[in-house]
Amino acid sequence: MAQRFRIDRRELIAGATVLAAVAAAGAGKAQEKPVQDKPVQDKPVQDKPIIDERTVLIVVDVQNDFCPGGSLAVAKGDEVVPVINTIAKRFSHVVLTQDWHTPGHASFASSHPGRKPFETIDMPYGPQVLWPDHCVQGTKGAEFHPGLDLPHAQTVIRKGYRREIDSYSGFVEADRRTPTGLTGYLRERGILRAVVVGLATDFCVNWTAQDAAKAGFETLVVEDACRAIDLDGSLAKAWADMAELDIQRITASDLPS
Ligand code: VGL
Ligand code: ZN
Repeated sequence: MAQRFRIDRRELIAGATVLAAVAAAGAGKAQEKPVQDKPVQDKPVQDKPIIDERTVLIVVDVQNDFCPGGSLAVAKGDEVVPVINTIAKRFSHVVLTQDWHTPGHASFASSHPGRKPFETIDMPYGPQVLWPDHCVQGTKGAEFHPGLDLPHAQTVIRKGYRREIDSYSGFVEADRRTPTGLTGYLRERGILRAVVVGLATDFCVNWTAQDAAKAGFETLVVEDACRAIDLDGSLAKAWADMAELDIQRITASDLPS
């Protein structure tokens, strides 16, 4: 269920109107209009989500290899950069994730003779999409996009650095049991709410947002601050799975200015 952020003031006014009418009727006065039992307007006001001292912005994998010219380029991936720079100014807590693979990583098609990028294979921990080599530790492709302007970011969670295990999520690796430490870091800092942005909507943003929600954080994804890979319907499935977990899908304009 989508969450309402604050009680609609017009509902309170409508409630007060009912009380006034009941009081008038009790005093024996003629009632000219029927008692109003509905809000004045049908459409409720959607107030802005809260960004406060207990809210973190998680910027997922805005790295050169996921942007145009990179080895696993997400279409228009670089377009998230100015959007993220703008909204990040409103957050006092910002963390980044960084895909950080070993050379010869098990998620690379090149590590599996006869396999091609974007095929799926079975790994000991479940199905794994095979990718072009990307975000290899210490390479240009693994660096953050140079336009990212987040001087107040407080930590970088690197992930996918074990050769045999991938990690789309910033919280838990693909074996679904190895934690990255991000849950403990955020809990210890008193964070209750996570706003997730970055690349790619249907993989690392999706898994990070789902794990944030499962860890008990109120979770929002800013759609226009993300871009997707969209492999065989993965984007539609990602939004459906996120909705199941009550993850709120918002746009940058929904955030307070
Ligand atoms: C990602 C595929 C492989 C992502 C990372 O950041 O969405 N996708 N590694
Ligand atoms: Zn990766």
